[in-house]
Amino acid sequence: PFLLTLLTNPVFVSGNYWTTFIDDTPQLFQMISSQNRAQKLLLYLADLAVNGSSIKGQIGIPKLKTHPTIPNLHNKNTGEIINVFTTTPPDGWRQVLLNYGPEEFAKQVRDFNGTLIMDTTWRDAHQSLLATRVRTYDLAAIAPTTSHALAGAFALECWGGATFDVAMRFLHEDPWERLRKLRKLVPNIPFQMLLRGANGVAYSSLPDNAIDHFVKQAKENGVDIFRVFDALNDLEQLKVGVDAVKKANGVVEATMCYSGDMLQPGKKYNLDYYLDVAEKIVEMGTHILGIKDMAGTMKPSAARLLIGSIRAKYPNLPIHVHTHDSAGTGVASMTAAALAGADVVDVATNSMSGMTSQPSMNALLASLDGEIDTNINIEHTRELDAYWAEMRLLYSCFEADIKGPDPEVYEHEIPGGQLTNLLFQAQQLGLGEKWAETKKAYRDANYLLGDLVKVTPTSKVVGDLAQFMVSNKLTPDDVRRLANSLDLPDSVMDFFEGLIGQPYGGFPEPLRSDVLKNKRRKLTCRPGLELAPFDLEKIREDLQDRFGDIEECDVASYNMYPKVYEDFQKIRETYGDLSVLPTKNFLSPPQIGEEIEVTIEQGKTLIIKHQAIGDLNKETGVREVYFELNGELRKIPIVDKS
Ligand code: 3PY
Ligand code: ZN
Repeated sequence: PFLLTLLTNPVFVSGNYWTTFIDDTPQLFQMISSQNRAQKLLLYLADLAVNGSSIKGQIGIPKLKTHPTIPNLHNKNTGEIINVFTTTPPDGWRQVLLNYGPEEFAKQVRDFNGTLIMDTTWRDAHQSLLATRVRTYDLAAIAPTTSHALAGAFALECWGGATFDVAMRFLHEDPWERLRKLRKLVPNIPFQMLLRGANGVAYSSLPDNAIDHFVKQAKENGVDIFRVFDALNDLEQLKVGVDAVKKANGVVEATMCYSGDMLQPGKKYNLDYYLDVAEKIVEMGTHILGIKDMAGTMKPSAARLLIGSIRAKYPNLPIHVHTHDSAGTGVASMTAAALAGADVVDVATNSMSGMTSQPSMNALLASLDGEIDTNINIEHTRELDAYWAEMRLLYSCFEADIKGPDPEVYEHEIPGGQLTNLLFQAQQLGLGEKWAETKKAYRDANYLLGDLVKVTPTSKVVGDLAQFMVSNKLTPDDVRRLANSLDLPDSVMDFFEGLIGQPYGGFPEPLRSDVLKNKRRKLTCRPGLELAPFDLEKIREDLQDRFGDIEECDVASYNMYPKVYEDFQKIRETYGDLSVLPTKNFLSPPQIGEEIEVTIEQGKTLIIKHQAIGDLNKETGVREVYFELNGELRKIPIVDKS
């Protein structure tokens, strides 16, 4: 009946409706738009019902059969439940930042008598354990509780790294909307993001103006603190990101990447190396020094030595340490770092911690108990964790089957997130028994490439070469001997060309020359210097023409990942905004009789009931899927792909 009303409306029929009709009949257009949105969501659910989930990397359906429960926080003194939805959260470090600016914020962090924590649950923890698949829906649901429970934390790491492209690519949601939504819900705890220096959140360099533009949007939409790193600790590359954050008036956390166990004799990356990098970073100018141990190879004694030495040299410099618990020593290392003078250390909520993720929050708090103040309400963190225990079940279909710590990480040095990925791939290919071989090949590949600092994107170079060696049964000597005749992975060629930056100690020779001969040039400057600036105005206009309703954030997304952004827009066009679906319904086919409640905007809720799936039409390959939408029957034809 509604469509009939519209189609017989004389203004609409006249064709000359566009401006006056919208102005004169706004209710009708709101109705069209929500009917439209409902129809698109039904299309997604119907396809899920017939063909199952198409989310990449998903195996099976969530183990959590109910919708997650939001746990209660209790007032420590009175025992009463705190209503986190109606009570303003206590002021936190964000108020210090907003009131006094980055310099004073950094100073007060340094002056704090104890060690603060950053919770990585919203970014690195799920990037490392659950293939970065945690959705905005579930982050937003727990955000008010988090703003109370972790009010004393230094920051929540919630954005950047792989979350940016995975959000668009696999979750079909807009990372900027995530940021804005969370920001509104958490006014008191600073937000931190991970920025890959001159690569932004991509895998290779962009023109400098694109990095400036991206960082400006990130700051304006809610990021406070920017952890900036370069995968080769190439300081020229790092500086591009650092300068962009300075221009945007964000908090700069220029970071050095810690690779390998510096205590092993003869290591290329030793104490002198790190002290030298720290000195250059201080010269560059940073509010905070980040130390990023992405593989978790910083043993407690190394943490004591490294952080102790930097602390002694720079008494006023705030130091923030990041690790992964791959070897099982994360709590011990972060305890050592705190005792040696670190101002902030990274942890994740217990149910999302350990192994390739960050060390457990409450284990660290227990380890520091009685010695170092952390500004954290321990009971609240335990209460908060109940939610994440359920999340772990909700996202179980993205878990790699890791059974315990892997102290062999001191040898293979695979970063946390990549370790999970490579194991997952090996398990999926049924090559579980090849796992030991892959780890050994990774180690060999690393040394072939000259012993690199390994983190995105250099970790991908090493991983790609390792897999190439395993599948082609090549030894390091074979690679050296056959260098020019091998069809090496693109990432490896890019590295040798110099597109990822200049490694410390130079490229391995004669391997580099052999590989590149007659194929690629040798770049000696930083790659961004060769790239023409993006014409941001033109990009904006083009996107506007193609997709309508474009914001600066869309321009930034497109600049980072043009193809991923285009695909994301296409999916949006087909299914609408999928971020409104509860995760269980996003990932698992609706059951007959199941009722799904979807709030498409505040005050507008759809009740969708799955009724039936029709027989297969053998001629067209189509099935009709029946739903009741707010009481009205809907029939959606879907091609059965089975
Ligand atoms: C990323 O770049 O995504 C990382 O997490 C590096 O550790
Ligand atoms: Zn990490």
